[in-house]
Amino acid sequence: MKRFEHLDLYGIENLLSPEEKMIRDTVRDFVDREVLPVIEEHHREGRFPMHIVPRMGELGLFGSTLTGYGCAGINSVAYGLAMTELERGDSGVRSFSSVQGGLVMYPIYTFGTDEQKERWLPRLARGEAVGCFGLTEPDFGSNPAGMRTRAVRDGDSYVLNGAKMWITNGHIADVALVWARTEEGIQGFLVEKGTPGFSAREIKGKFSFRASFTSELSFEDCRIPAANRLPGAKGLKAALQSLNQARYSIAWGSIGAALACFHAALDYSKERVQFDRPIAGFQLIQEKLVWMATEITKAQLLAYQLGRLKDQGRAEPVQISMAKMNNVAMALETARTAREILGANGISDEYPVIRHMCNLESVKTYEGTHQIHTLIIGQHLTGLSAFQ
Ligand code: TGC
Ligand code: FAD
Repeated sequence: MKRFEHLDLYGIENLLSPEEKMIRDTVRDFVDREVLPVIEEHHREGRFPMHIVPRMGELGLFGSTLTGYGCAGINSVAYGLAMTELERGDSGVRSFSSVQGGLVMYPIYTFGTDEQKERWLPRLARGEAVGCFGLTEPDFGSNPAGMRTRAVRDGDSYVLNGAKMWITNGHIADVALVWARTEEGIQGFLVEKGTPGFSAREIKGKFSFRASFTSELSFEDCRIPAANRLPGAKGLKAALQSLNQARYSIAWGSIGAALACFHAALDYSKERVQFDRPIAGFQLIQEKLVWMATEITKAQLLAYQLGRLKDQGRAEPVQISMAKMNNVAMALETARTAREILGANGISDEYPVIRHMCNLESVKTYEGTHQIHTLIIGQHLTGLSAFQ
């Protein structure tokens, strides 16, 4: 099979170390061989290809930048490149990795006890256990500070009541990291599958993220051991710190979805003949292709520099917000433009474009909507918060 080669107009390839390229190429082959052949079928049927999870674990795609506990310990640029490849396959595949690694393993690693780390991190790293991250509620999405889910201390336990909404992998997860209000502020709790009072229901009827599981979580007098609280996670800040990790992966991942759409449109335009010539020869088509290639290149450079900053411990939340905001908006516009170039074929799952386009509508909304990231950057520039 011929390996997919990306658009690389600015020679980013030359900025990568041999190890970064090797990791990228390994994930690229995995996507070509094991994701692309099955993804449309799973998308149609509305389910995640669970059989790839152990293989993702073997490839170190869960908690990749963490060290110990069976994690790969790779740098942030290599991780970002891997996320680009996964999302070239499908946003749902990249999401599985971002949630498991950035939103479940990272907070356990950063805020958890040694017992919590030993219990969960090796299994999550291998893909033998699945985790989910419950922050959003039916009435509190962009403003999680208003959450109503409550955890009340009762002896050696906490008793949870409330609901979480739109939770990736919620009903298949072995462990849910649930954020709840307590007397000492918002804190994170590990709720294990099967705990009495905890139930999870799949959200059906989605037109986006069809090859991904999304769920609603419910807690009714759900009693968990006090030892399941993440002791280092104090306040909403800990949840937002975890979101930085997943937002970072989206900044890279969205480039993969854009590349898939760009290359589909480029190939199609060279083959599709109208008015006796390939449509790629028309100026209006070329303008679209040039716009896509330019925006993808800018996004690649933004992600690359963000990755290098992250590896130096210098990536600021505002930089992550800018990369998430810009790169996802770019990817969605690229997908819509590619869809147009494909004409009627653009709405068929014979091509990956409409699937990516529908997925990217969610990516623009989750992990902080485009508008919320705009306001985070606006606050940084002006010193004035538009939230209050
Ligand atoms: P605010 O007062 O601004 O902040 C509270 C404290 O947190 C600190 N902080 C951060 N720390 C680290 N990283 C960040 N990104 C941070 N952002 C804020 C802040 O400095 C403060 O610290 P301190 O020491 O002063 O207490 O909080 P706020 O309530 O005003 O909220 C600000 C806002 C709106 C930006 C925040 O609530 C927000 O980001 N909202 C968006 C919510 C969101 O992103 N939800 C995502 C849910 S998870 C998800 O979507 C997973 S998708 C799954 C998949 O990938 O499949
Ligand atoms: P709202 O917050 O109600 O926003 C509605 C609209 O109002 C948006 O356009 C928004 O930008 C705008 N808006 C809100 N406030 C302002 C403002 N101050 N100024 C200007 N405009 C504003 N959450 C989790 O916790 N865990 C998960 O695993 C998870 N997975 C998800 C998977 C999918 C497929 C999807 C679609 C969502 C997922 N989410 C998850 C939820 C996601 O984080 C929220 O949908 C997101 O934070 C936005 O919240 P909301 O949908 O309630 O929109």
